[in-house]
Amino acid sequence: MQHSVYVETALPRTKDRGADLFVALLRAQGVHHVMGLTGGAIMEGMDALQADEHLEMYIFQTEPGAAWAAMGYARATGRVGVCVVTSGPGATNTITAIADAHRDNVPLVVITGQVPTAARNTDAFQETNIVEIAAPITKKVYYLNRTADMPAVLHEAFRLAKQGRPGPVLIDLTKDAQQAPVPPEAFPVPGASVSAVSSAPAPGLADAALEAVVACLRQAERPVIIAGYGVVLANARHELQRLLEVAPCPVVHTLPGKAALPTTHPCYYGMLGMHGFYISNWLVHHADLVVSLGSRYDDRITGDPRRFAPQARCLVHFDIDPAQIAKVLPERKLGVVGDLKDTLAALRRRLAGSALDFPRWRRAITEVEKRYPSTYARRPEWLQAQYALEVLNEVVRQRVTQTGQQVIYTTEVGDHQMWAGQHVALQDGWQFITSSGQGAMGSGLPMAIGAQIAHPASLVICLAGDGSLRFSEAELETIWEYDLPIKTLVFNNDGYGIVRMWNHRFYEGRETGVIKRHKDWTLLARGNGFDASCVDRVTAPADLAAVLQRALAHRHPHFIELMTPYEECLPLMPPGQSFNEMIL
Ligand SMILES: Cc1ncc(C[n+]2csc(CCOP(=O)(O)OP(=O)(O)O)c2C)c(N)n1
Ligand SMILES: [Mg+2]
Repeated sequence: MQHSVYVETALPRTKDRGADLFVALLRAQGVHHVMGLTGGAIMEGMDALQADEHLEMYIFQTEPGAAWAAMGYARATGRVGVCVVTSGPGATNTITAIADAHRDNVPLVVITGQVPTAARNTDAFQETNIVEIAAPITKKVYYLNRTADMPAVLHEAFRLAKQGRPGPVLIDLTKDAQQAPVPPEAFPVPGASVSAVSSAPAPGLADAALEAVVACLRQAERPVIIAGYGVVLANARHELQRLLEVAPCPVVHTLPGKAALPTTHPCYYGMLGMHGFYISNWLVHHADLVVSLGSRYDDRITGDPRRFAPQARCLVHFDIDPAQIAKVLPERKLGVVGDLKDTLAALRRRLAGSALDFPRWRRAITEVEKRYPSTYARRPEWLQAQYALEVLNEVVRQRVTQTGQQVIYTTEVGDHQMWAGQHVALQDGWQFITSSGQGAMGSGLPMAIGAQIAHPASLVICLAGDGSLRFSEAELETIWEYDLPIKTLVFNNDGYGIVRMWNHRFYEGRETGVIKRHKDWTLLARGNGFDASCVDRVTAPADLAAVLQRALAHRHPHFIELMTPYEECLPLMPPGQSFNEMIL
């Protein structure tokens, strides 16, 4: 393993250009890590980034890799992820990650190089109008071609990325602005940093709505809470647990909201929606009150919205953005606008005097759980993905008992992602990072890189599908070069498991567009530099635990190919259908 293999600066350089000012302003925003890939229109920027002794620059093999890593970094920390790329193809290669940040509300600043101002609109080499391309999927885009504008633009960009409902911002930085001379007095005072952003609403704003929620909860006999990604984004996991002390409602979660509550919590009832367990969807179907915390009632959880939660007269919706509340099922909505950290604490205070209890509801739930346990049909001769996750849960539990590590899971997209949503066990403070609103293949491996950069001491595990990993496999080289101790598990079911299931269920068995090639993933990992001792293939279920134990016990990257069978991912609530049509 080598370090700093990519860049060698031949000569020390003076810091007196626009690019240097830009980097100094990044640092003043509290940026410590930058993910990037170079090119003609960002060479000065790269030079300045590399020269800054306080910034760590990570160089990726692809721009999507860099952008997704910045996403993983942001998701794992709540801080703004920063990605720097060149103009034209470099810029357009970041678009999928930007769209993901927009949909999943992740604070991201993407800096794209741009051709000199004088070459604007001349079809210059690698000139692309990224400002217009990115506009609909960002909170704001800036065309930045004057050094004098840099302080204000950076200040606003970072504020916007974090404020309210977080999201992506793009800064298109021209080559001439990077090259322009800047006098020393234009630089920020070293050590100066910007004030923290507060996204709390004005006090009292949500009071009336909270009173109405209290009244609903006091009347309810069968309440259920849907924990969404907003709980994680607002860092309100502690507040949720405190609320459950006085209002012990069953909690189901969306895919990205999985880490909102430890899986061992007595109120935890698993993932709902299209691949949710029976009990989770049963709870919502029979509830007389649904309380969504930072989940937008997306179609993957509602199915047919007209038949969603038919017995609930009221759908409570906590969200930081009022626009979200009006989007889906507005007729039945009771909206509470504000930062979940504040609104959940305020709700708890209002309920503290007389805690709620739902004994009949709890008894009914226990009965249904007995009849429909949240499990799967075990086939002992196969290395099933669900079984592999169960073994992983146990090995991870044993490992962290010794090390005290926090654990961060990332996933790619497909059946393995849904099984992870169903079966991965999470303790307090652990994270589950996944592209949900976009469901973008190729995101999970580089997001693991960003998460590991942000939390070097954590155990980072990437759960990848063999189809998805084809999008991001180049970044295995990045993992090895930087010696990031990520454990990558690829669930090799010879292709697109989830698509094959749809082919069979909804397209009369015609397997269109699915790959059926087999790739030797262990060879691929070796080709990307991985030592033979850090690569394994597991075929027999009985071998798995020992391989995982060995992988987790050393502090280097490890790559494991799991030879899993093709199998339908169940339960399944078919698209546009409802609880009554669930396939178990
Ligand atoms: C970038 C992108 N392209 C296409 C899709 C559509 N899609 C969703 S899942 C999937 C197959 C995933 O295969 P794999 O990663 O092997 O997961 P599996 O279902 O086999 O576990 C495809 C093609 C997508 N989600 N993202
Ligand atoms: Mg697959």
